[in-house]
Amino acid sequence: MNLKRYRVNNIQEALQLIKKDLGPEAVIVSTRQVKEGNKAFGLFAKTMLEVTAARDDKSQSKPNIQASSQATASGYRATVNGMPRSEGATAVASPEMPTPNSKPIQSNPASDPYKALQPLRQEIQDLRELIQNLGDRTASYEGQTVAQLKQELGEMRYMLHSLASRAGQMDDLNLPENLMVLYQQLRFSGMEEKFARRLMLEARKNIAEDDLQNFSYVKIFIARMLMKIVKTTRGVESITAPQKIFTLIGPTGVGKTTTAAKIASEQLLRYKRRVAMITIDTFRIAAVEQLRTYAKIINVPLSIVADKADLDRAIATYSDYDVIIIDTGGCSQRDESQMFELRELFDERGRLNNVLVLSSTTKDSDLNEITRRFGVIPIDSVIFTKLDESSSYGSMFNHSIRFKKPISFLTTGQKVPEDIEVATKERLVDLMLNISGS
Ligand SMILES: Nc1nc2c(ncn2[C@@H]2O[C@H](COP(=O)(O)OP(=O)(O)O)[C@@H](O)[C@H]2O)c(=O)[nH]1
Ligand SMILES: [Mg+2]
Repeated sequence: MNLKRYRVNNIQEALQLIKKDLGPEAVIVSTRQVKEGNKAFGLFAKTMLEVTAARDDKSQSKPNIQASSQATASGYRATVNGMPRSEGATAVASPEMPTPNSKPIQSNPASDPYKALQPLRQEIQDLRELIQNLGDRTASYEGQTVAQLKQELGEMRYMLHSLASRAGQMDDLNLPENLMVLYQQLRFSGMEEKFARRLMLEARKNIAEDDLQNFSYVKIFIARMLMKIVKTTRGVESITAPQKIFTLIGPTGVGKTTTAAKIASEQLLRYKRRVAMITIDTFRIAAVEQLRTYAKIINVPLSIVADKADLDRAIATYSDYDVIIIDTGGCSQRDESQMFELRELFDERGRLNNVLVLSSTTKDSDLNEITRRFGVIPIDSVIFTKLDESSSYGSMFNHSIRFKKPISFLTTGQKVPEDIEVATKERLVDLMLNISGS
C-alpha cells in the first residue's frame, strides 16, 4: 500500500497530482479541510484541502483494466478516475477511462471493499505490534516516533472506517458523481448523514441531467439549498423595537461575557448607539469583574442585578439607551434550579431578545441537549463562538435544520472587540463548501 498526502486548493488539483504520482488505480481514502498560514486566526488563514490517496502496490503492475471490469472498485476509484471538470480544471481521465460524469456511481455490494480491508487490517496489526515493541524497549522512544506511529495507526483506522462505510451505507445512494463529491464534502464538514443525503436526493430531483455534469453548477445549486436552510438575523438589526435588549444565555465558558463586550463595543463604535450593560452574575464574582473591566474600557454603564425586580429596575434606568446587552452567569443545562431561575428572569416575549450562545467546538449531541434544556426560555437566535477553534462547521447546519433558530453572530477569536462578525448566509455556506477559495 502506497499512501500519499497532498495539500491542494481543490479536489481537481488533487486528482491531477494523484493520477500523476500514483496512477489511475489510486483511491482517495480521506479528505479534510485544513488551515494554512496565520495560526493565531485560523479562520482567516487559507483553507486548503488535505487529500490522502493510496494505491495498492499489487494493482500497479497490472495493465490498465477496462472500466467495466473494474466495477468491483469502490466509489473512490471512480471518483479519482472520472473527476468532474470544472472551469479551468485539466482533465484527469486518460482516454481509456470512462467519460467524466457519464454514469452515476453504481452501487456495488460485491466483496471487493472487504478484500480491500484485508491488507489494511494486516498493516494495522503490524503497526500495533511495532508500537508495543517500541514502547517496551525504551521509554525514550515514547516521544516522537511512537506518536508518529500512533497517528498513522489512527489514519489507517480512519481508512478502514471510510472503506467500510462506503461499502455499506453509501451503496444505496447511487448518486451522480458531482453530487457524490459534494456529499462527501458536506459529510467531512460534519453535516449529519441523513441531512446530507436528503439534500443530495433533493438536488438530484431538481437538477437537469445536462447540468449534473457541470461541477460548478451543481456546487452552486447545493450552496443555494444550504442558504435556504440556514436563517440569520443581521446581528441585532432584526430587533425592530426602538430599544434593543439583547440577553446572552448559555453554558459556562462558551464566550458569553466576551461576546457581550464585543457586541456592546460594535454597537457603540460602529452604529454610534447609546449602549448599557447589565449582568446577572451573582455567584461568580470573577465573572462580574471581567465584565466590569470590559464596560470600563468600552466606557458604557454596567448594572449588576440579582433578581427579576432588580432587572426591571435596571432596564427602566436605561430607558433612554438604544441598546442594552444583558450578560448572564454560566449555567449548567442540567441544573434544574439554575434553569428555573433563568426562566423566571427571561421568560417573556417581546421586550427581551434572548440569544443562546453555543460554541462551535461542542459536539452535536451536546449542542442538542443544551438547546433542548435552554429551550424552556424563548430563544430568538443563536450565536456560535470559537469558529477559530473549530474545523468542522456542519454542526451549525445540523442545528439550524433541527431547531430552526436563526444565527445572529459568529465569533472568531478572543480579541475584544474585533473577533466577531454578523452572521450571514453566504459566510456560513462558504464555511461548508469553501466557495470563495475554490
Ligand atoms: N478562541 C476563542 N476563544 C474565545 C472566543 N470567545 C470567547 N473565547 C474565550 O473563551 C473563554 C471563556 O469566555 P467567557 O466570555 O468568559 O465565557 P462565558 O463563561 O460564557 O462568559 C475566554 O478565555 C475567552 O477569551 C472565540 O470566539 N474564540
Ligand atoms: Mg461570563
